[in-house]
Amino acid sequence: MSVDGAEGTEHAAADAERRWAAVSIVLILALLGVITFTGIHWASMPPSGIEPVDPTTLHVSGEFVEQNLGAQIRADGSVIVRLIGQQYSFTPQCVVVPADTKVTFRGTSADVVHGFLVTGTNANAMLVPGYVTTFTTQFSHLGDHLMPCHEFCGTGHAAMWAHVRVVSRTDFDRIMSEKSGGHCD
Ligand SMILES: [Cu+2]
Repeated sequence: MSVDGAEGTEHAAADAERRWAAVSIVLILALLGVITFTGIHWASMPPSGIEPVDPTTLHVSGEFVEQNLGAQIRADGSVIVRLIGQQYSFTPQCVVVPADTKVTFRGTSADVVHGFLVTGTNANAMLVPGYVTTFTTQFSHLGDHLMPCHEFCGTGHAAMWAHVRVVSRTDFDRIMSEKSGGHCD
């Protein structure tokens, strides 16, 4: 191989390295762009989408008046549970839901940010004043599940919890026919 040939090969290798370096830099910049965009996008929204509600009139009018709280059966047989968090309790304090049925939670806060989770399940959400939090889940284990507040909300936070009682669908339908709301007692 001539000296020129060796130089040519080296040159080609250097060019190829530069091209690949450029490709990886473009990839890194693209990924940083995606991270920045999603970060700003999610930071500018409440965690559960935008469904505003006036926290000052919750008890007076609209979806979260007292007689609407707790469980209700929808036309398709699924269940909706409405609840409110306030310093330092949930309303209702205990709610009955059926096992192996789609249960949609709709909740909001009357004062500061609260959160709740249903222990032993994947139900976990924040309650932000001014917004409705909603998610759908399904419970499979019968029994009482503790539902604590998991966002520090003030001096009484540690004592803020409720219960979710999972019963069979048959028991649930009977409880609902006896008393609306599916409250535990
Ligand atoms: Cu709390």
